[in-house]
Amino acid sequence: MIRAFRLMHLARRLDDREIALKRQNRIFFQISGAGHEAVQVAAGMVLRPGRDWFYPYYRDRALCLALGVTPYEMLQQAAGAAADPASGGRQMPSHWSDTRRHIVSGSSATGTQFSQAAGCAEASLYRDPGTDEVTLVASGEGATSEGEFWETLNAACLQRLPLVFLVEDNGWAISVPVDYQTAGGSVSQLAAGFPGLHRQEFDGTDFLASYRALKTAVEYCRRRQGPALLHAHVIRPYSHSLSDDERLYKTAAERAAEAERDPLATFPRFLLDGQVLDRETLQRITHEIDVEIHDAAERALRDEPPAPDSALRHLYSETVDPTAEQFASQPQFQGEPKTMVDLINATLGEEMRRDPNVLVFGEDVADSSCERNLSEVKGKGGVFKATGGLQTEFGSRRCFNTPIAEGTLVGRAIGMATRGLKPVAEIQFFDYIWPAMMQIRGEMATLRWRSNGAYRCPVVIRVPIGGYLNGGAIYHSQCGESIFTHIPGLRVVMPATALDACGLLRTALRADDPVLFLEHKKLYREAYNRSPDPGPDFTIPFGRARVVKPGQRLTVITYGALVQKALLAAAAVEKRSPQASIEVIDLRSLAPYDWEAIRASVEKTSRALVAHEDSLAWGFGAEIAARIADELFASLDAPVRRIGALDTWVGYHPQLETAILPQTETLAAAMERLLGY
Ligand SMILES: Cc1ncc(C[n+]2csc(CCOP(=O)(O)OP(=O)(O)O)c2C)c(N)n1
Ligand SMILES: [Mg+2]
Repeated sequence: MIRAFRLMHLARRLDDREIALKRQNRIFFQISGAGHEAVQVAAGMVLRPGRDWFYPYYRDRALCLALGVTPYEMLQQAAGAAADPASGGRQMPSHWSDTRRHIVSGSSATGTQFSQAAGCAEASLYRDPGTDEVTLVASGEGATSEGEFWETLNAACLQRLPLVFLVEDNGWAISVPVDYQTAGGSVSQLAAGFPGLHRQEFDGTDFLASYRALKTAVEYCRRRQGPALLHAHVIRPYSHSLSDDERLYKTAAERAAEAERDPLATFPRFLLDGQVLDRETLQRITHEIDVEIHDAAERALRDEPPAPDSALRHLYSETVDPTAEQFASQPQFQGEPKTMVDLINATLGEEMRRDPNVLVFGEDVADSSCERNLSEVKGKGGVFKATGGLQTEFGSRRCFNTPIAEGTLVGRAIGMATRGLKPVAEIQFFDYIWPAMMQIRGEMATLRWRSNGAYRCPVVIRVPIGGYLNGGAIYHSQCGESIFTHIPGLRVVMPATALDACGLLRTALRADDPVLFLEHKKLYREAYNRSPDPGPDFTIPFGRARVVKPGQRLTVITYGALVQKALLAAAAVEKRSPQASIEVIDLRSLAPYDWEAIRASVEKTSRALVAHEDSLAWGFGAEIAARIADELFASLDAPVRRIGALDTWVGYHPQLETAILPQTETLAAAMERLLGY
């Protein structure tokens, strides 16, 4: 109990110290954990750092202190020091991260942590089905309004995950009181229907009550009875952050009522009254803490700031370079030509055979959710059959269906990847990737960078994309790759042939970066892009274009479904005027893309046409065209032209679809115009 008091007091005094430093402009941001200390210290004392796993919230200073993070390390965060172990001066303070103690780096987004923690708990179970590891995910009551909270509760109950949700309910989400945030005002009441979920509501300012609640919940999880939801009522006496003044929306009476319950007042009083502690010892402890914090702050403020030239470090893996020559290999062809979707399926199977850490999951990807039915039925194996047979061969632990919840699907994959697994998540259609956007952009692509290289996130997301389906309409035809190539830290690949799909997918699986793997639906079963299996070790480096057709007078830079259309258009143009000589380049990788191939070709031909299926404005072609104009201006004999879909949605009726998406004739006309300069 004295240790608990020490930790609680240390946390509060650290907040006080940071607030003073912020007021002196010696640090740049402050958010406190004041009022939340008791339940956090209880959690830190019940769980095991370095053994259990932690997804803390920004208020969890006392939890992290209890897990062993030092005041000096916390003040390094506040100072933004290069040596700050949480992020090297990249994230705001109170964004905890510590690999040794299994504290996983968190972003600033409220609610993304839940599904990642579920993925982490799944990884514990995958590694050792008899594990006693527990994952703790913390949040405020406000963050439980996010959809992913409920999605994750569902997923956790479906799988009986050893996952403790700790909701630190201080009654406010910035200025919004809980009664206006949560229907009925109690998240634990709302969660009453979840089967197998242990629930407890208690006073989180009461250390003993908190300790008991934590102990019961953690034991419930360790015994594998299911997940637990702990609803701790706490207070928030210091406003939301130093950028907020709660007097603007909390009455004096409300603030006084909170102060009554302050654990930093009630707990020492309890210890003194119960003679666990005498006044002299208490004073000695608080004095020691003041000295420790003073010294730690002085040291942290003297630390070096991050070097300006370090800004690009840790965006991508520094150990595995998927663009490297080592990924260039010769195919060892065997068997009959296969379609793109069949080779994708074969590659997934081969990699699952090779690496037990590869897991495949998504909506409808399994052969049958109900394993015993497989003696009677053939199974689904994906709406495009890309994952057919994988569950049958590798079992439901390695290939399984997930609920329809794309954000949580990707969040779970992130949690698994953090633990060293190689998750391959399928988004059923590109058109439905958007619920996962926060996880992809804000989490998956940032984890390595924001943790200064401490954590990595090698998730592969496979996504069927694109139109030309006749009947796909607005919600089964979308492209939108440039939205993702705009994300630093993410690799984006879009093959046009079966062979490229196989080689690039294997590279994605063996790389160490997050990869968005875009599979064009129209190209899945074409006859012209088939290939025999190139063998189980065939890889293609990212960032290498393929010259599909050499030429001398015009370069067409394209990818995906337009590769074939560009070839047909070039053939038609060259038939009409044999001196046309058009070079067609298939980029294959969009991030990174092969600038050297573009440069070499445009310097030779002096004319460039960038063509893609996605709508024109702000599309991928805009970046390429701008760069050509910028860096190759002196080589150009004609303006750089772009072809893309109309800036609208794809219509259902084929006549409408044809008018909207780029066609061979549109490409041919653009080629002829450029050749006319
Ligand atoms: C997705 C997202 N939306 C909005 C915000 C801005 N924001 C930061 S904290 C916060 C309130 C969170 O309240 P609660 O979960 O109760 O935590 P508390 O701060 O009260 O501990 C909001 C709206 C954010 N960081 N992330
Ligand atoms: Mg709150």
